[in-house]
Amino acid sequence: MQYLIKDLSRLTGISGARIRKWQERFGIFSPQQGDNGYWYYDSDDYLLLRSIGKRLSEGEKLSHIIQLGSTKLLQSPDEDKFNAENWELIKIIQKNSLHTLRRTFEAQFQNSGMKPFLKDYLRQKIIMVGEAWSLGHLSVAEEHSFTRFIFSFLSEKIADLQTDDTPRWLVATFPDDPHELGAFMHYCLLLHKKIPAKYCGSLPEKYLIKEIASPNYQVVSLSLVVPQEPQKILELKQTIMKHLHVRKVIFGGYGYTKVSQQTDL
Ligand code: B12
Repeated sequence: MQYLIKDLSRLTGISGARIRKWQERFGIFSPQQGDNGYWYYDSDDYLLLRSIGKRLSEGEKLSHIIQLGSTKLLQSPDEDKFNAENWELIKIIQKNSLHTLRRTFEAQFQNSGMKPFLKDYLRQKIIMVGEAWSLGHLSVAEEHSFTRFIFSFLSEKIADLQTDDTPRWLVATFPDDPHELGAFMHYCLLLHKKIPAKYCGSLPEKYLIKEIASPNYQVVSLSLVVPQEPQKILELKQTIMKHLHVRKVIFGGYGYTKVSQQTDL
């Protein structure tokens, strides 16, 4: 994964000027210059910057943080971050023991039913697994395998809820946001409520708008996990509403909650 300085700034809330200054003074990041002259940062640079930002917000001094060095800054800060149940789940994922994972999730699903399973149980587990990845307990491959597992587990759960009715409701992520799980969980809930919907995941804006041009859709749900500029959200809404058959555009997801807490969207 490659990031421009503006991406790092958007993702961490630390200004580009500050990142540049830290790089000039301490040389802690390892950007590579592309053929186009731009400097590209990698996932470690992102995690490093995030760790620095977190420590600064907790009151640590910058000079002390820098002295720790990148290896230490990228290490897990605390082992007691996860409770026993979550450690168990992390170990299951590390071992790629998908049948055990399936049994665990199946028991939860049977106990709670679709809505609480998605909103309370699964959402927490997804976030926990993301945290375990960012602390170095899970590899990118293990996190991806977990994501694929969830898609297949949920697809099986909704198989009997799908009908041949024309879908009036389209569910997608905000264009180019790769976080498709939240949107898919929202889609599962709609089917559970017997609403004929279609899920198209993450698409570039051009293809999303092309799909919405179909006169079938009356409602469009867009899921943001990575927060976006409010202006960008409003512009997309206006573009979609130009299709007069669309009566409602709904935004939701972790990123949208974050943006709407900070603005009056
Ligand atoms: C899983 C995950 C990933 C997976 C995504 C897998 C997938 N296919 O979906 C992968 C590994 C691909 C990934 C990649 C990245 N991720 Co990521 N990821 C996460 C994680 C752990 C969970 C996000 C998630 O799936 N949430 C979805 C569900 C579980 O929650 P939800 O959005 O609230 O959705 C619920 C409801 O709100 C509702 N809902 C959802 N949508 C909608 C829509 C409507 C209309 C309605 C009504 C309701 C609704 O339904 C859901 C169920 O109840 C978060 C951590 C976190 N704290 O959230 C980071 C996180 C979102 N990622 C982050 C980042 C930065 C990235 C990357 C950019 C960088 C990276 N870490 O390498 C890359 C993206 C690469 C790119 N091309 O841009 C950051 C975002 C930073 C920020 N600015 O806030 C987070 C917060 C992690 C962090 N703390 O740094 N990520």
